[in-house]
Amino acid sequence: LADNAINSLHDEQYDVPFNLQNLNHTNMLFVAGRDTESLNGHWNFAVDLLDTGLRQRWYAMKPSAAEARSEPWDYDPYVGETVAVPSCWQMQKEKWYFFEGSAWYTRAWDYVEKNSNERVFLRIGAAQYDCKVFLNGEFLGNHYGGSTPFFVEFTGKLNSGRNWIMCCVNNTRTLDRVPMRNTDWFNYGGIYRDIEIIRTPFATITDVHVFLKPDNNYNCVHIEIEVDGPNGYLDFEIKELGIKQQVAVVSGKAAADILCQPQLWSPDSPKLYTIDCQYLSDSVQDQVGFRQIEVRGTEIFLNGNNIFLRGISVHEDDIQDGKVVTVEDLKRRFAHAKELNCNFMRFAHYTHHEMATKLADQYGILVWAEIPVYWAIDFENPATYRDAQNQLLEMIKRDRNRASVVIWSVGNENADTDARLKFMSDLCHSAREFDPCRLLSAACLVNHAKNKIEDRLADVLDVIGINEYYGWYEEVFDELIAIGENSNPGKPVVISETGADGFIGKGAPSSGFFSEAYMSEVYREQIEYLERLDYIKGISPWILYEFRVERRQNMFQQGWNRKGLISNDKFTKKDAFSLLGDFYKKLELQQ
Ligand code: GCB
Repeated sequence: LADNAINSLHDEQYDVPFNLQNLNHTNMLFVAGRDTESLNGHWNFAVDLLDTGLRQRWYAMKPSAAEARSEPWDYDPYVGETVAVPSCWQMQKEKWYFFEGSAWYTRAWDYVEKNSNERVFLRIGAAQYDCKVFLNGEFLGNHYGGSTPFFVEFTGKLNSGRNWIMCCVNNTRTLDRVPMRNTDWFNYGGIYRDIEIIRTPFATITDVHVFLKPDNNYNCVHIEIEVDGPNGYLDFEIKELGIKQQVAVVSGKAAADILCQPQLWSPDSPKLYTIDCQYLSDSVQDQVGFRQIEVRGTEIFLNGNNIFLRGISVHEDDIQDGKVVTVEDLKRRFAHAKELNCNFMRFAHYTHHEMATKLADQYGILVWAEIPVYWAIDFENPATYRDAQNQLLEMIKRDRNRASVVIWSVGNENADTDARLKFMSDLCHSAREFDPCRLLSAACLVNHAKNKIEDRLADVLDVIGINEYYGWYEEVFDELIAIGENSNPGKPVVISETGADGFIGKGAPSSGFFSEAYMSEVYREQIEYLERLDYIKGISPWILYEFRVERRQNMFQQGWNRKGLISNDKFTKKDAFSLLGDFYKKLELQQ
């Protein structure tokens, strides 16, 4: 009876406030240079479409022998099916391919104290979309947002010896979420990035932000460091620049301007420096490049030099593993971008793996990073804003030491309503407050009635992104010419998408829509025309690789968006690849 009473709880009425969003950007820890203990591996696993686990309180089950159980639970978290972590469950078993709902992950972790002065954190690189974390039966918090890292502090809650960690991950698309319900990429689910334990001393460095002061002098490194600990001093060092400085810590914060002459980071010379920070017994270390990006009129300048962004868009979507990426995957991505003669990549439409921006720093690729404020979002809902803003700030805090990241993008193709304007302007203000040395953009709108780039959000941005599909969704190519001529944006425009589907598999058409030949034709026309518009300062065609998506089901698509310049084997190039590569080579030589 008791069990039935629990089962009958309505919808979200559980006896625990699971909707708590307490795992967010305010409790992030600075991780670079720290030792970590990986919890990757096989976790016990069960899909739970009806959220029975929350109602029956599976998380509170004791790992006792089955015959000693006092209640007939419908799941046993301590035995049974397992799944690899990190992974997307869709890629693990065919029966989970379209599963959308909650899934439970459970594993034991044996804790041995290493230091009486230690704190212990669990870090999850990303779980799609929200993740509730439990330790030994206790609910510790909930994280919203499917692609940014979050932390749960275990200090003071651990048993010496065996502990049980449980995560309930839910990938349901809901109306209050970012993204909302309709997207053009696959709705993967699971803990799909690394999960690890981090130990720190009690007094802990929680954030380090190091950047070249954006004042056109190129001779001042500014540092802002946050700690959770007493007032005092910390030591900041960049050995290679001869910098070693004590900085006062007051009320958890330390800041300083340090005069020096760093060699500037750029795609041609992606120079990185090792920075060290020591606070009491805690220390962290990162690799940081120094550069300045700015906009003047319709131009973009990197370190004072005029630059054109020769880009390509990319999703995080692997044929084998979905959103799980490996260093080899990422290196292949960068190798293909370099082969295209790119100096720029758009990481669409959500925050990509942190290794991707680290590699971009090393490879000298400029990055547009974004959050999934995509198509229709409930711009009026404060919960939606909270989710979007938190994803933005988690992304910024994770990656603001990456010189490669030059643009934060706050949205993609959203209708120009008052609510959207307020929502996205507020996001821009937050981003600027957290990071003074990057440009803000979004994929904005064209007014089709006037055939003109016109979007009220443009006033708030530094760079106007435009997705245009003339030759594909908009069949009349000449309209692009009209738009080009009618527009006078007064700011740099980046064509953040353009392209066409080209299917090259069995049964591929030889001409017309979905043929490789037609795709090439679209690229030829786009290249020829866009080059003439002097306010266009970058292009990132859609897209490097074909990617999986539920909504594309015609005979050529079969569950894939076919606009990739390379097919979904990540290897076979379509003809448009070399067209774009040749165009970029020409631009590179002109620059
Ligand atoms: C767009 C979207 C992108 C889609 C693309 C397409 O405008 O921003 O997410 O995948 O078009 O292929 O239709």
